[in-house]
Amino acid sequence: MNLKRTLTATAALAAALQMVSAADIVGKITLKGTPPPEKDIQLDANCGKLHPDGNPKTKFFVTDGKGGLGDVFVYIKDGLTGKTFEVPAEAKVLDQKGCEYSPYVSGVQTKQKLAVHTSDPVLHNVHPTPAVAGNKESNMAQLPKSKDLEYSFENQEILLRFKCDVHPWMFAYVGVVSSPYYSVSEKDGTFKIANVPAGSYTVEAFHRKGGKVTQQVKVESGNATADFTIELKEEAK
Ligand SMILES: [Cu+2]
Repeated sequence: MNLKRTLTATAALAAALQMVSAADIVGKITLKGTPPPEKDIQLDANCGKLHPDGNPKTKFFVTDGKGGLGDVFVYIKDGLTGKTFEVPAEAKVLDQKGCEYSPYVSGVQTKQKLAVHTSDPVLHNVHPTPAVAGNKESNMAQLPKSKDLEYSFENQEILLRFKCDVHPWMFAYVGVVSSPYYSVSEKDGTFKIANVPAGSYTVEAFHRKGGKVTQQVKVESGNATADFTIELKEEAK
């Protein structure tokens, strides 16, 4: 028997079995309504030097101009009770570049390492400001070229804010989730929560300014689709 062919067949079978027991939840977030114009960020002199082409703008509504809404945190909110998940060994990275946090919205699993890096030639002061009990607030200066500051959070928190005490415009929002089943939408609104086991779930799409929407999603074999619409309310404008 041809060994290579046997291995290929085995791999295909394994992939097929995987398909039956887990699938992706894919979808698109649509923004209904016109978001307010973004504002110019007023940088200080040192940070201004890092933006020779002009000051960056706020990123309250990241859109593709065709209805797609980015930076929406999407995660399985209910349906995983009683399950525990291995904590990924690799750290998620939050960078400080041009006196902005990057990414602006991201996710990490509870107890997983979050490494805050600096790419900047200026001093930052990293200050997570959790609102959920058990998640630790701290406040650490970070000099240029110094090593990453490492964080981990015990409890789920949507979304946990990081700020910089030197630069009052610097914020990042991190979704801390007790499972690996989360995603952040791209600029065109699309997202994918990968490899979700079969089951019935409540999936929530959370946008910091636009609010949250939930829906029931059933995952069987093949991908499940979950599209969301976030409607702008007056107070968001
Ligand atoms: Cu800073």
